[in-house]
Amino acid sequence: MWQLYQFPLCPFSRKVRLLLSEKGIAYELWRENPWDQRDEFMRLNPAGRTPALHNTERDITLVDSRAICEYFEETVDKAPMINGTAANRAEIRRLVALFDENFFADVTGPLLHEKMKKRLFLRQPVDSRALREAMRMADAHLDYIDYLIDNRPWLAGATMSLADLAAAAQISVADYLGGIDWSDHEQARGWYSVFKSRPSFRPLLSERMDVIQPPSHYADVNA
Ligand SMILES: N[C@@H](CCC(=O)N[C@@H](CS)C(=O)NCC(=O)O)C(=O)O
Repeated sequence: MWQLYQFPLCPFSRKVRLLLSEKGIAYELWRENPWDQRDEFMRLNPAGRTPALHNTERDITLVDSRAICEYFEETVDKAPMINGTAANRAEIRRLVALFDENFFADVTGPLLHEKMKKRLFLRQPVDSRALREAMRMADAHLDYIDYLIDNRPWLAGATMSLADLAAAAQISVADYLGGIDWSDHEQARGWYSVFKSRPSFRPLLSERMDVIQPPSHYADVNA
């Protein structure tokens, strides 16, 4: 059995959970707070980051969400998430990088720093200017999703792909932290609400981080 070391608001762990669930791969959740730098976890992943995935029986450890997703894409045929022509696959990877890197740097990372890390670990006051800037950037990213969904049914093309999982994972964490204003983003909201009702997404939406509660619309599939 695979053991996924993660915490509920880690967007990279969420992407891996969505992929494992879509592909029908069983796993156990192991709660890991990477900032604690626990010895046992550091031995498993010297980079000290979540997600890390470990299979005791097979003695395999996988780290880094993209490496993990590619591993299962290469080894499990069900629900292909990086498929189509070489150009289609390049487009999927471009968008995965956009959400993993840019969306995280612009939106999810700053929100996690201000609203989770400062509150739970650093005990520092929130910087409201940084929060406003993260929300402004979220708006710009949602504009781009609106544009993509105006032109294609899913973010990277005709079928659901890893690009959709990467985007939905980041957006769900930003939404939990109150960083998303859905008004004026009908296309993005429609695309995201389809995700919210998928069986792979429901367990993520029902989890809560101690102390930090999401806004009321967060788990509402009709919102
Ligand atoms: N590129 C990595 C990023 C992983 C990452 O940044 N994880 C965060 C939590 S969401 C973390 O462990 N941060 C702790 C640290 O960087 O010390 C991936 O895709 O897995």
